[in-house]
Amino acid sequence: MSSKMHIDKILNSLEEMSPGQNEFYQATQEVLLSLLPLLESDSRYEEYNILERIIVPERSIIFRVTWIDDSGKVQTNFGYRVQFNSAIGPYKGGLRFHPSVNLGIMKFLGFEQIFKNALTGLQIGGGKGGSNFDPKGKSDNEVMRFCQAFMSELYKHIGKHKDVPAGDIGVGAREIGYLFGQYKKLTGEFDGILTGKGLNWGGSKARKEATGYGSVYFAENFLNKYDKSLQDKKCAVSGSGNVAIYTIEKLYDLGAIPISCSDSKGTIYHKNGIDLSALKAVKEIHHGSLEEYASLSCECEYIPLNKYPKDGHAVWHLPCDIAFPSATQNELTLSDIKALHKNGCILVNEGANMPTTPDALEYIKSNKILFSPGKAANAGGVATSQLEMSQNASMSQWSFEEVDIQLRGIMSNIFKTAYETSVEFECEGDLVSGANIAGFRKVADSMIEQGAV
Ligand code: NDP
Ligand code: 2IT
Repeated sequence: MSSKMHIDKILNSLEEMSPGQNEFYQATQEVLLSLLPLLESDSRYEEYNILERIIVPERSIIFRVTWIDDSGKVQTNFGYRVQFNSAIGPYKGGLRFHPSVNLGIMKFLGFEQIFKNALTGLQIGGGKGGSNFDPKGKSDNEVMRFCQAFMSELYKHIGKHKDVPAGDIGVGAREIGYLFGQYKKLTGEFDGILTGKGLNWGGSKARKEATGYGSVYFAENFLNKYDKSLQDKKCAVSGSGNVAIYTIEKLYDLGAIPISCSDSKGTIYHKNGIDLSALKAVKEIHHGSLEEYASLSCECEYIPLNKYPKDGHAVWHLPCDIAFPSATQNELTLSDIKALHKNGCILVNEGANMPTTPDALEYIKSNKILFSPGKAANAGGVATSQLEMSQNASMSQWSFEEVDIQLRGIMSNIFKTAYETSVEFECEGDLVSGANIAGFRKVADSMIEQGAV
């Protein structure tokens, strides 16, 4: 059987084995198809059935989370932790609290995390977790009781050398604090079992900034390769959470102009540049919406969802040089990329996980638009989480500058690895193939060396 037929067979069987997991099929399809040149050049991966093994999580834990809301009623949510692959290190990956969370979303994120973590060059395996709990509109006490209930089950499955969760959508400093407090109460151990911790109790400086900063460092490396820079570039950023805020901050540092941000309800267009302190005040302090930002900042335009275009976000329909999708999966569609292309966009740099739809990605390839895949461009967050684990192991805390220098070096190495692998496989500049092949090769070789486990 040819390698292509082998891949197709695996992808078909996946849909039969795990029905209704569209995001997971999308992620596996993209990775497996891009491995074709590697599989054709080295028969070991098929000989050892690596593809069949790597698409199945080592363990998926699903649990009930019951907690008491402010009116005294018992509420029930699903909790998940997918421990996908530990070939190169303990499971590592974030926790997402969002009503859309289900097993398919957890598996897509966990699967992507395997290759992302391998690309960092650090010893971390892939995992992901979360809940369909929606922190929006909940009081602090409700969020605390939910986090305590969630950790009351999760603590049995994690450990500093076993599985180390962190934040993702809906899980920031507040949630990590409540989760850590409950772990400590249940086990009596002050252990580095989570990253993204508070700076007074084991957190790493620059972890909060790391995903956004890393995404911009990655874009800088890519542009420099083609004798371009970020200086004076108009950048459309989506999202207004952790990744978007620190993308905007670093874009200003490097001389670019971030002209937008968005949330699930609308887009802010600020031609002369987003007001970063207003954005931080609205999002990090009040946990408010962008309508509130618009009321503080008179020079900007607020465009509600579905006003323009009729069925989506205005953020990709603004004139810009570079797009930084930093909100969520499948947020940048075929009609969005056509609008970006028409408006002169030269690079799409993924800060979020899998924000570009497959047809938009096809368009990007055929029109030779530069493209940084999320598993490479947003790896700065998890890489800095590993730096936090190192600091915890030696009970030390490095300076902000020290962590930032390491982050910059890691992002530049990830770019180099993905780019050089694309050259090795005769698709120069195709970083989707470069990143997937480089990440896969490291994990797959380790699986072969460790035998059939
Ligand atoms: P946050 O929860 O801090 O922010 C998420 C942002 O995305 C919010 O502005 C939210 O708006 C917006 N958003 C969510 N869903 C939608 C939607 N359907 N349409 C439009 N906007 C939406 O999360 P993060 O910033 O941490 O994560 C953003 C992305 O980056 C995710 O894909 C995550 O997996 C990825 N990522 C995060 C890392 C990290 O370290 N935090 C590391 C690597 C990747 P609203 O508030 O209205 O819901
Ligand atoms: O998607 C991701 O890489 C994250 N949410 C960060 C994971 C981590 O362990 O820091």
